[in-house]
Parts: sequence; structure tokens; C-alpha cells
Amino acid sequence: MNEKLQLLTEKLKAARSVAIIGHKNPDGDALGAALALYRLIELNYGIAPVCMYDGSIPEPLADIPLRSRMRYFGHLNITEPFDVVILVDYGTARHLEFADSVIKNARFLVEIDHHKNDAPIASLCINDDTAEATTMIIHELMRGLNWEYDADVLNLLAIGMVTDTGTFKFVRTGRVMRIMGDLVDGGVRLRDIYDMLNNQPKKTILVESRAAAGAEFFHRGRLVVAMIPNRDYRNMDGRGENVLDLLARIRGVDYVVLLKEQKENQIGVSLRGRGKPVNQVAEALGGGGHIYAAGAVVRDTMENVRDRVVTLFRGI
Ligand SMILES: [Mn+2]
Repeated sequence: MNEKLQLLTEKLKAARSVAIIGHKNPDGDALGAALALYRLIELNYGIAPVCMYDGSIPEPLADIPLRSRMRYFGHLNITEPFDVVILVDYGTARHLEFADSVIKNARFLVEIDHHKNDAPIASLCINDDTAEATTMIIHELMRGLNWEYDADVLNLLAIGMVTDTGTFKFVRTGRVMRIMGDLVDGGVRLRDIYDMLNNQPKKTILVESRAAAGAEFFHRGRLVVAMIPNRDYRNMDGRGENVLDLLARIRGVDYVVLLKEQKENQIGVSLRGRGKPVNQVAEALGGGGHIYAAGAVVRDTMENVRDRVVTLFRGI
């Protein structure tokens, strides 16, 4: 690891231009990692990286610190290759296609990620798939290299960890909590972060409530399926986490499925298991994910996908 940190430091010291890119439709961890790294590089190497994204930023993250430094790729006019390009929290190269040209032309390519990745693309990979969030790796870099930081950095790191662990529900070891302890000691107020994340547009909450109210129960109430038709999907922000969370609170429910009609004959499927695996069902639908939280995109009608899901859970 030390050699890697040394190489990173050397490259940043010599760099005259730096770009930071996270996955398309960035979430709290991708934004937190990109913007914290932005500020750390600015503070410690005197150079302001260009952070770029594609797709949309979820509404609750619209007021994330340094949000204005995150630039929409389509609005950038990039003419010169960057000396250093850092990919954060990207998962697979597919999620970075929008920035292909920047990545291909990079003089030096770094990646910092916590996703399992069998095909890393950078020459310097600071990857750790045992970390629950990319922001944890950034924190360890910051401490390991004795970087200077400020309040924005600490808050951005905390936002990434809070969101990627489902508010610590998916924590596997004490490592996240130790880092969180360090951040709280540094002045991070979790209350403020929760307040920020709980700020959602009215139309989103109304759409999500409607979906929950119309949910159907199968297999003796152990499976619940909610659907969001396209006219509502367009008013939704994010992935419909509230629907999944609300339905998962019902006693006796083991599996929650949310079907979102992204467009005609294209259904986004989100699967949650309360201590029960759902990844195999996701795989059967052509998707994947984690054991208890997985998903797929299926090209079919809402009714057909619902029927397939119900059948796939038949043996439960
Ligand atoms: Mn992440």
C-alpha cells in the first residue's frame, strides 16, 4: 500500500490538471468521495480538480457541500488531456462510458473503489472491496498521507458512509464505526446529515406512498410487491428506497420487491430481503447485487415482470 500512496503523491505533486469522475447517476458515496477528494487535492496540492458527472444527482444531495464543483459532463468543454484522472466508486467501466474520451486520454489513470471489480482499468488501483464505502478509502488515504482537511471534507466523507451503509444497517465490521467516530470527533453532526438526507420533494414522497398503499401480498404475506407506473416514475427521485423501507417494516414480510416502469416495456426491479437472500432472484432476472439488496432491469411489461417475480419466489 505504501508504494501506491507514494506513487499517488508523486503524480499529484507533478500534476497541472486533475479530473475526478464517479459513476453515472452518482449517489452519496460517489459524490462524497469525488468532492472530498477534490477538496483534499486542492488543500494539499494547490490544484483544483475538475469533478464531472453524468445523469442526475438525487434531490436530497442537491445541497451537499461543494455541490457546485460537481460539473455536468455535457456542459464541459474539454480540449486538453488531464495529467491525472481519478475514478472513484465506479463499479464497472460501463458506468463511466460518458467520460470515455477523458479516461482514454488521461496521462495517468488512478482508481479508488470499493466495488468488486475483476477488470480494473487504471494503472494505479487503490481498491478495497472489504470497505463498505469508497469514502472510507478516501478517509484512510487522508490519514495515511497526513493530508490537511476541513469541515467540508469530513462531512462529505460522512455522507458517503451514511448513505452506502443504509445508515449503518449494512455495516459488516467495526471499521466504518471507527472512521465515523473520527469524523464525529472532528465536528461532523450526524443529525445535520440525516436532516439533509430526509429532504425530499413532495411529489416523490406522494408517489412512494401511493406505491406502498397499492402493494400486493403473495405467498402467505411473506412477499410484497409494489409497482410504480411510468407516469409516477417520472415524478420520482432516487430508487424508491422509502417504499422498500416502509413495506419491510410489515410484520411477517421477508421479501420486498419494487417494480418501476422506467419506460414502456422496461421495468427496474429492486429486491430486498429481511435477512433472506434475494441475489439469486435478481440473477434469474438478468441482474445482480448484494445478498439482501439486489436488482435487475427487465424488458417486459409490468404485469409480466410481476408474475415472473411471484413465480420465482414460489418456493419460499
Ligand atoms: Mn459506493
